[in-house]
Amino acid sequence: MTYPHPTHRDRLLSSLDRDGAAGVFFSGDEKIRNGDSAFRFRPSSDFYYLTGFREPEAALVLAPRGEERAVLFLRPKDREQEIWSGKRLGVDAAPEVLGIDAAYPFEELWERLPKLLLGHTAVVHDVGVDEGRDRAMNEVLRKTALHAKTGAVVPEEWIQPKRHVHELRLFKGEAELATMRRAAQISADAHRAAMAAAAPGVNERELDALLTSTFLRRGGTGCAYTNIVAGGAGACILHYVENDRELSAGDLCLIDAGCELDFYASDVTRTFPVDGAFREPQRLLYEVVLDAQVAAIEHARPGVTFKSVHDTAVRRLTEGLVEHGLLEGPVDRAIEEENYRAFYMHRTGHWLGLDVHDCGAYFLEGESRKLSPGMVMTVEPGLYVAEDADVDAKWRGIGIRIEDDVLITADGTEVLSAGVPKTVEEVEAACRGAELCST
Ligand SMILES: [Mn+2]
Repeated sequence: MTYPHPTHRDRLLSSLDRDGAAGVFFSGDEKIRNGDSAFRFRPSSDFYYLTGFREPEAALVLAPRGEERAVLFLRPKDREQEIWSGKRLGVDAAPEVLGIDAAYPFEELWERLPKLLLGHTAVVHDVGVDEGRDRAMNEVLRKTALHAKTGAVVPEEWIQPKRHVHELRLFKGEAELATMRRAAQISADAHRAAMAAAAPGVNERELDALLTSTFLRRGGTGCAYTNIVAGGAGACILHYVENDRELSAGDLCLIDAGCELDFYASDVTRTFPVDGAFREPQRLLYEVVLDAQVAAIEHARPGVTFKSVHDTAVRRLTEGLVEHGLLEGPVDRAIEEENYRAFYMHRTGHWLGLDVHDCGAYFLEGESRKLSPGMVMTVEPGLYVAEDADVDAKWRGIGIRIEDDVLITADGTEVLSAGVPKTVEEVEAACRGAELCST
């Protein structure tokens, strides 16, 4: 898959140029897990979005008013190092392979940066990610300030990446959407496989392993976030990741797991009966969450606000809670007083892209942002009845969430994760293994 990283870069250069700003974007460093073993490296999302380059210890400098507008600093070729830790692209090959104007060894970054930034009034830099880097960047500003005496235009402030690159990332292009569709399809297959494999006595970690292996075997690059496999009341812990208990007959199992493909995320949650058949109270609450989720997706379209998708889900959930006697009515008061928050304490969705909780403003000038074509968001209402909740005992310990990945199109939505069983009938059939992988 070839990505239009040069297009991303050109669009950002134009946007920076309008503000007279330059930008510096770091790939990131390898992080030690313990001893001398490192976590698997993943480039920072902004950096990858602009370069398509996957190596650590690299930085992209965008200088729209400079002679070299796109400059990459990266690790030089090193025969000894490459034997131990893999091939490097190297300085000589980088300009042609990545379509940039110039490349230099990473160790020359700090020395060359002041000159590259001259002629710009501000620098986009993600302050607060790495203290050492922030100090070095401040030192660069101090050095460039010396040039002001000669009349040169020098940068005087940092700009957070929000306004420029994060606004671009919020709107996905066709190549990005193709990747996200594929990631969601692979997630669908993994969820189906987990539903079919679940049974009383199976340990949560077996399903965890099955999800991850399906992601990788189907061509994904890994998990977009830590898989959540939560049997029974574990589902009421929103970020339960222990995944180490045996599943029990009569319990539900909540799985929140998404495939990452070329660093793009999918984010899918399903809840299903461990032994393949919903019990009556479980089914009733499941239908409430399903109704809220379908209504929220139907509501989503260009022109409606992000918040109104949440409000739609909250109304349906609250109606269900009142109908089944978990909340006192009337519905309007239960919503106004936020009593539903005892059972539904999170938002109904978030932007999705290179980051699972992707970048992009949710509010513009204090108002909830309107949805537009090209945005991708999750829609994920849930209900969580604590084991000590002050409700009829039959509801206690039930946790349900249903989450899909939704692209806003010109006239509505496209559900990227539509291949995952969702209705009661579909889910029970998938638990019986009655449905095979779709692709
Ligand atoms: Mn999510």
